[in-house]
Amino acid sequence: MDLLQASVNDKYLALARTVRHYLMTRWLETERRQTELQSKAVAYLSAEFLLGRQLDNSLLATDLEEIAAESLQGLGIELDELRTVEVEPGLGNGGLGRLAACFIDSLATLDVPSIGYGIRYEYGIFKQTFVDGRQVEQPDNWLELGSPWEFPHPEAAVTVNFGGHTEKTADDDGREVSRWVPGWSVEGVPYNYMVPGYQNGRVNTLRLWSARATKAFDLQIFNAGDYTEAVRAQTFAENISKVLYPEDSTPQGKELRLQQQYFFVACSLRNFIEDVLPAGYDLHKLPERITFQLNDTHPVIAIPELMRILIDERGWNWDEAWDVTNQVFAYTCHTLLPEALEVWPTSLLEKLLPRHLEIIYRINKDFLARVRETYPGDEMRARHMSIIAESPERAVRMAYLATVTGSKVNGVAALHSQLLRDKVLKDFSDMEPEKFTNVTNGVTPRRFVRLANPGLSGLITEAIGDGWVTDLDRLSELEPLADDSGFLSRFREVKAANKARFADVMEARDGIRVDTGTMVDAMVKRLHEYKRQMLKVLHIVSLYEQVKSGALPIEKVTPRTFVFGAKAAPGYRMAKEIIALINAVGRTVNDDPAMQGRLTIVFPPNYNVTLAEKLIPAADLSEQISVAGKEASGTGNMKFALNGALTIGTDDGANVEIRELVGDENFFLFGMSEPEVERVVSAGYEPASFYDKNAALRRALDLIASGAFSDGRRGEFEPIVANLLEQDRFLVLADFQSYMDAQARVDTAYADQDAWTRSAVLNVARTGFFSSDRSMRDYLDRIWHAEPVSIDVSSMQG
Ligand code: 26W
Repeated sequence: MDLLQASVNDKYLALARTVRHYLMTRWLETERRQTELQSKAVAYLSAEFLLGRQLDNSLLATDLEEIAAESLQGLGIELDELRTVEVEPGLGNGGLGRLAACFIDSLATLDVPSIGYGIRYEYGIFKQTFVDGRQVEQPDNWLELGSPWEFPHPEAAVTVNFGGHTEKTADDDGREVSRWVPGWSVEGVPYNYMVPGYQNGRVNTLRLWSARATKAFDLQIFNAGDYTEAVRAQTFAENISKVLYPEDSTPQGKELRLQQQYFFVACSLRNFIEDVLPAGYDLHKLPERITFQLNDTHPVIAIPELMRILIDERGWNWDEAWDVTNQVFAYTCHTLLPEALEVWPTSLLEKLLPRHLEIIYRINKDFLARVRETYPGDEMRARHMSIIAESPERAVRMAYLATVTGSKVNGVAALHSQLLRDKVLKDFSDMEPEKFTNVTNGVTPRRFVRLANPGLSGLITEAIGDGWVTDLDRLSELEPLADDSGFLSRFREVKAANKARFADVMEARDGIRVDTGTMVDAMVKRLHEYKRQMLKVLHIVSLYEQVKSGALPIEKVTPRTFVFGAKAAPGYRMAKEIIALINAVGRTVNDDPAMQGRLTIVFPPNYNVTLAEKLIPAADLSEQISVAGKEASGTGNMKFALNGALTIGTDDGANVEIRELVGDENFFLFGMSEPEVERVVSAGYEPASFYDKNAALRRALDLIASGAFSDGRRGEFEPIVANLLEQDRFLVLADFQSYMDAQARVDTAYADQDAWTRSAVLNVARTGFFSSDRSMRDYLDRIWHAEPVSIDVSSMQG
């Protein structure tokens, strides 16, 4: 095809293939070296990898950006035009999925032998559109035009069994053994993705599994004329990796979800044991060779799967198998919401994975024996700690199975890990305290600073060199420049340019006009009541109400653009109501001439990684306002601070560590601490009392209930207001005044741009700790005990 006929996507594919070709030799060399050395590695098992676009990251990792731009220029092609056609693989919901993507980037950059294992969903996270301000989900057919970054390996397909029953037989030395007689099976086809380290020649692998029928097509049935029946097996099998479950907190307990979890776990263990390890490898040495990191409870079925392989297939006895299984798994918990901890009914496991259920029962029996030994006579404790919950229905508590079996259990921020020890998993921590540790989350500086914010990157590199890209603690060398007025004004120019770029994107993407002369106040994360988007709405509505009632002269209002980005799980009704309210308030406030454009609400649909990369560098204020004790960590908070936004937040998750590092004077803290929340809740929380005693709050809630944002239709948002007045499970009303006071402090601070910018520079200088490279080093020291292995690129051409 000659260039003239080529579409932009053709040109993009050509460039992508050129870059991947360059990486191919490094990929093969990494593989060769790993096979040669057989050194300890890390396998990251995750049901989600929110990768984002790949082209720019690959150009950065190979340092080919400039050459590519020039050679394309020579052909009259703009690199920028090509990068915009890339479809981002949305194979994740939010924090957990994006963290996995940051982690594998850091593992490659730190030269750690590692492999990511997950699912190649044909449809990723849904595309969000707004119809009359309400969320409407569209399927995410991201593979429509194919993906140049994936390499299918049907020759390495794995058969995965399901269903059937188990039968007791005797093995040749007469010992009673259980044998699984599966009912049906599918095939898992691996698709490999390159995970390039930053300019170090290493290219690790992300292996995502896609399901297909063992027998794609039944010709006899077809010839008998029953065409649908002939392909039924195929469609049935493909369903397993068809679509990502869009829930990010409340499991729906769907059978297909468990099928997905077992499917990718069984493929991954089989692949590692039979294809990655050398033939005849003695699995008793597995702990020296690998740690399987379990990214939340979603891959925990891997535990009975490994036991099954070692006992049923390798003929080991229980203790042999348990000894190895105990050492090779480690579990990371990412939540504090009790409802987010997955439990699988034993009835479903009996049907789908009967042999695994037997093994889980045995693990639990041995564990409860240890509990009774340690706490003789304390049956209540044994019942509490049992992996098997008896009510409301008999079910397996996956978090307990992971905690009992894993060598290590970690939370994702200091406060979160402490709450796991003190509350969520207290009994287990009391019994095995040495098993519990913390690794505070991090984000990759390559994507979220170097690529997303070239202006700031240039400024930093000019000041301290470019070592910070792989050693983010070096940002601390910027500290003295916080008092350098020249640097401050350059810093402000960069922020202003990022705002202009964001405004252009908003115009082009959604036809939304952003006034770059305003403070950009951003709240972007999944829509969930514990994250308290409603607190942000009450701030805006209260300001609006005060202006409309004349209590607040419009000229006293700091011009702000409130940027929201948030998807709601399709089944989460209250979350969808809140999205509708935000858009309704936006429509009313934005079009109200009385506001003279001083307050604007911008809510671009379909918030994703690509939009985050454009918004975060443009933000002045980062909203991290969850109720203390509910946000495990947060990672958006880190990205905003590293890009020079100031944080208004509660002492929750990693906000605590951000505030400790940047200093109280560079952080707008508000609200109750976790112990205070605990006290208020246990004392019996009366949300309506705050409505009664706080006039501004009452007027804001009344305005919402009045229909002012719904063309006078009173009932429109009644459910939201009623829920806040009656339950308010996440204490929005209780923290309202403290939040309003903090926002007033923000207005005052923003009026002094020099002081604000100084504070912003200090935020950048003091948050190098939040690099996912540092997180990986912590995992290596505390959990994985694997060593980096460098790839010598000198021998490689090009
Ligand atoms: C089964 C439904 C489901 C799906 C996903 C339940 C829970 C999840 C995830 C654990 C939710 C999640 O993304 N948690 C977020 O993980 C981030 C990375 O550690 C943290 O920074 C966030 O605080 C946490 O909410």
